[in-house]
Amino acid sequence: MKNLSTEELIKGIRSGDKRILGKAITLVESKKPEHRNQAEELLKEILPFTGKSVRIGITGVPGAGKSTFIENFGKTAIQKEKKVAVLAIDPSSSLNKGSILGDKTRMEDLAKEPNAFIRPSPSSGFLGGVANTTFETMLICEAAGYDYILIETVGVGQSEVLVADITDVFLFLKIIGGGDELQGIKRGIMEMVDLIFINKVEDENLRKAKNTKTELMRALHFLHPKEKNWKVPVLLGSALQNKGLEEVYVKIDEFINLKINNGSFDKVRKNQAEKRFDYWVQEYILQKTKEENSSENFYNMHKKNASDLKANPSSEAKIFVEKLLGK
Ligand SMILES: Nc1nc2c(ncn2[C@@H]2O[C@H](COP(=O)(O)OP(=O)(O)OP(=O)(O)O)[C@@H](O)[C@H]2O)c(=O)[nH]1
Ligand SMILES: [Mg+2]
Repeated sequence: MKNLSTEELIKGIRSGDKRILGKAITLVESKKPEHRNQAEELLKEILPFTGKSVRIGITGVPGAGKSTFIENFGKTAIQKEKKVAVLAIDPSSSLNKGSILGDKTRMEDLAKEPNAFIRPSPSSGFLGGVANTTFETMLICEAAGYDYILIETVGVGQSEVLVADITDVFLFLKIIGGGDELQGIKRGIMEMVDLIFINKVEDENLRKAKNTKTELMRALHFLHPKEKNWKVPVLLGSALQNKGLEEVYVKIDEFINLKINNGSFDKVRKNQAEKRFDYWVQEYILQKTKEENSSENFYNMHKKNASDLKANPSSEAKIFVEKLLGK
């Protein structure tokens, strides 16, 4: 397919053409200098149509049921006449090679819904699976009118931090048993979550689930609250049997309203935008310096000093940036 003009891309995005939406996302994911100009032009043009969705991050150990949850939660939202975009990490390319359970969950049911859009993010080895352009992808989806953006993380390494940095609600899917280390309940993650859903709670393990809930509530009690006046809810349910998802929907709504009313919604989004700015400053500085092919390419020179192990990478980077900025 030929390359589309920015105008054609915008028209397609706004009119709900999923094929063009996909093309626009591929464009903003590209790091090629020749694509960046058009990507920035596109992002600029769609800005007025962005920012209106509820951005939800979902984490949990491999196999916790994140994809199953997203599929049924997505359907719940669609029943309420909402449009849902899912930015899922492609299991085949993620660090942990999908999960111990394989990648059979492709959200096939949700994918059939006209009001759903599913996009596997290329992990490209970046921090355990989350593409670093997920934020920009989200903006494009917002311009296409999606009300809920659901982002699944692989639940390893730094990917949670990354997703928490671009979302309004951070949801933790937990399963009963398995021990806390296995569950990834590190202090860091617990401090990031806004809502916990204990998944795979079916009749036979209800009692156990309630114990897990008590333990979690106790752990949460000792943490500094992330959001004033918000006690992190611990909900029980079964993503597979579509139980408890309505409650999650209601809680998310409640949480967003609380944040809007106390001003933290805007404040957090502004902080997130600042972080994105810093990210892109680094990205563009690197890109520009790599493009420059003069024999006096200080970037290559200092990088080589570091790779030759003749100097500290940090020192070389500092000298390079000082030269670059002329000070
Ligand atoms: N019994 C039961 N099984 C579930 C439930 N939710 C998910 N599963 C099953 O658990 C397995 C893993 O589900 P996924 O949704 O793929 O889990 P995931 O967290 O997305 O896994 P990764 O993306 O690989 O990390 C699948 O076989 C699901 O059918 C549930 O509520 N109850
Ligand atoms: Mg999954």
